[in-house]
Amino acid sequence: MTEVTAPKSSVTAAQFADEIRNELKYTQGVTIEQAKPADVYVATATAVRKHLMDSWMKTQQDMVNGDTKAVGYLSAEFLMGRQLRNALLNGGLTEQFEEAVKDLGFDPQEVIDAEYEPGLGNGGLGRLAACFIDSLASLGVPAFGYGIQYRYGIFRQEFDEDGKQIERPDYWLTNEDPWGHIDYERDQRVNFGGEVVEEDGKKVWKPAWSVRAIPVDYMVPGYESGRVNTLRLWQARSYDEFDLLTFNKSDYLDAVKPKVKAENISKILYPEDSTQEGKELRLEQQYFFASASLHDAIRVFYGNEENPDLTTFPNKICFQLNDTHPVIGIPELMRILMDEYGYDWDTAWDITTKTFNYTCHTLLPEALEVWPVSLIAKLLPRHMEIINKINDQFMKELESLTDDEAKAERMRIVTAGENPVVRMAYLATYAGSHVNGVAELHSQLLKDVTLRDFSDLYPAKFTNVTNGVTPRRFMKLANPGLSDLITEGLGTDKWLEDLELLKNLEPLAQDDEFVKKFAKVKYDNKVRFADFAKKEYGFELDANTMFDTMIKRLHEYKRQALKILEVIATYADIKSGKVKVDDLQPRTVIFGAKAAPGYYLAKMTIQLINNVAKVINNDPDVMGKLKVVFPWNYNIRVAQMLIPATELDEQISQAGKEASGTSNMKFALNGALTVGTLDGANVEIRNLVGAENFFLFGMDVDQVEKMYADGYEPAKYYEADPRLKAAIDMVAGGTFSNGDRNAYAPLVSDWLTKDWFMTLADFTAYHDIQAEIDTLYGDQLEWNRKAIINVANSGYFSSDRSIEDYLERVWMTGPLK
Ligand code: GPU
Repeated sequence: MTEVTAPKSSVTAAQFADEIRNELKYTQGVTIEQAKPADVYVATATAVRKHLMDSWMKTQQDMVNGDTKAVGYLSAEFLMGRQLRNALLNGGLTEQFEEAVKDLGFDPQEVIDAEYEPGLGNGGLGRLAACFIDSLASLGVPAFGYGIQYRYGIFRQEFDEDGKQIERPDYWLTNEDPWGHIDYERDQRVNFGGEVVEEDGKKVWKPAWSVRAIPVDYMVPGYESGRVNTLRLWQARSYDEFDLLTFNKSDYLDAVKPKVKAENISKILYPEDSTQEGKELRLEQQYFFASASLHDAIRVFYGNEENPDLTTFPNKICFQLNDTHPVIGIPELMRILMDEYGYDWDTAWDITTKTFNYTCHTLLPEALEVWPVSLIAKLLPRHMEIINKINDQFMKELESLTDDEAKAERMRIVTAGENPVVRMAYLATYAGSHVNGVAELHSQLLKDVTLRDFSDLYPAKFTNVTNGVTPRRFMKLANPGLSDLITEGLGTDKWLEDLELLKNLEPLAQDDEFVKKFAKVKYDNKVRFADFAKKEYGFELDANTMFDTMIKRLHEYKRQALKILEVIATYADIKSGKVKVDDLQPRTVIFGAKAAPGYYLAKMTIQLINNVAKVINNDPDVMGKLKVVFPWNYNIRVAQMLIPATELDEQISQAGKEASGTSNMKFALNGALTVGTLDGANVEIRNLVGAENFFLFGMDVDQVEKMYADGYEPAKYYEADPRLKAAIDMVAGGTFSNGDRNAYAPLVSDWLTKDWFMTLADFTAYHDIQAEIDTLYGDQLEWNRKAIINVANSGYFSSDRSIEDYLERVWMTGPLK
């Protein structure tokens, strides 16, 4: 094998300019005079792909010919963000690009901005998948990302004049997608419906309809590794372009129905996050990509061998199930092995259990997917038989493992009774080799609560892998100012591959000169975001105020309500004269959040925040010292601008509800201080950066549990804290709805009578910590010292470290030799 070297490209800017010119002419057919920035973007992307091509092909060859087990990351979501800058960085072409494009007469940023962000994910889970495939490639581990190329990604969010969220379709493929390569020759047939019959004592599935799965391949270049992996996203197409039979019998519209039905499968990303929709189309999507991906992996490793020895399959590749969305892949692999390759049940089971591992991303019971047996039986009759048999085998196994019948009954994969369902998390836990949570606290709670029965009987399956984020995108690309300063401080840029090196920055927190440089970088990032926000949203932001940010999906458990109630209470203090506006540190409170289209209270919270912003921002009594802004359509691009500009990061979920969080890691690495509860990865961040450099408040998991047990009465807290009362009264009294007292009645009533996530109970503690934050912010040198200490101690949160943990604890493999 030849040496694999890092692709620090030796191409010159002039050569790169020629390559771009060539693509413009020979691929796109436009002259340089005719070219628009979008043309140059496509040409550049095409040129970069060619630079990566040799490494891509070699990585695939080494993977197939070598004996290093590969990883298949099965995920319904990959929230990649824009690709060009990342590909340039990893291709070693950034500087050449800047110069070449300028020489061609274009503004590099305009070329970058011509790329439409692919929003093929909802939030943290999808972005984690994107960080993980970046790290896999950067570590040189052979891997595939497998998912769906949705035609419509997460909706584009707008606000109407009442501040309500409007969802618009995200047709991200309106322009050319130069990154995705459609490979018609590597398609797969995916079958649905029909029935199972017995032929010669064998079960034979006679499907009713099928869909053609066509792979669209994206290169995943590693940073400085010389490796390029593949993200393979499936597109659904119809086999019958046009059903002639129907056409002859009836009419034109009916004749295209099968085509429409087939292509619907990859049409749209479900905008649900941490809740499950339970729709038939979603199960179709899940099976569609799981089935196509498993068949694809067999094709990759065994070619078209007539009788491949699939007992070696678990040595070739292991699959990570990113939450329960691909879990239908478990009975599918059983079916493939038995029905397509003739293995007996026990052999198939042995192969299958060695192949799959499962990551759980939630603690919310409503997020644990279940599918009605009736639905699976209709859509995938053979799979339902297999799942039933897995359940029978499991119940037998339990008989020998425990005498506790109630416990065995609780653990059923297929529930008993009238409307039985399949619990996908249980299926994955039983059939997978390993189960992991995504932060230490989360993994502990999985063992103690959510999957307790399973961890009692199968303790060895359970492990933790704390999430991470890629420093390439979220530091180097998002925050070039800080990246340069870190490189200067450390005297090397090796930290981008070994993030624990950041630790060596810690002494510099005591060096006033360095602290001032750090403060300057933060200030410049704030100005950069203010300029962006002015252009993009028309907001006027003052970079001399504290940037206090809360970005994440809008969910009751995440408690955006807590933040906005504290803002309202402060506003009420100012209005009533209890607090002089000059006694507060000036703040800009920034929200970014999408709500699931059907999530009523979440959407109402968005509306409330927008209208609080309208009132406060226009009130002369506040004099711009407290400002609330809500940039709509929060996405990866906005995150990359906003995180480096943020000074205070809000991670204020109810303890025991946020599995991990990943923006918390991005913020700490970019020098924001966190205000947060003891939840998810906050716990680990606080342990690493030190309690004195983290603003902790609120109840912990045990206190929350006790409060549920004792009976929680939110109204008591409303009565007990006059600031809280004033804030809720303002909302109820119509201050933010032009006097309409009904506008937010459902929200107010929920707070006072239910408040499931105990926002009111944590309110006073939240205010107290905000007062401390205000004081510390007055001492800028101290504040920035703490921010630097946060950066220095957050190297653990590189997704490279997460992947190394997976390699060691779950996948038992490593880099290509
Ligand atoms: N998460 Br379940 C999602 O983004 N979507 C989901 O459907 C589910 C979980 C998030 C968790 O809420 C977050 O805490 C975690 O950091 C992230 O997954 C990645 O593990």
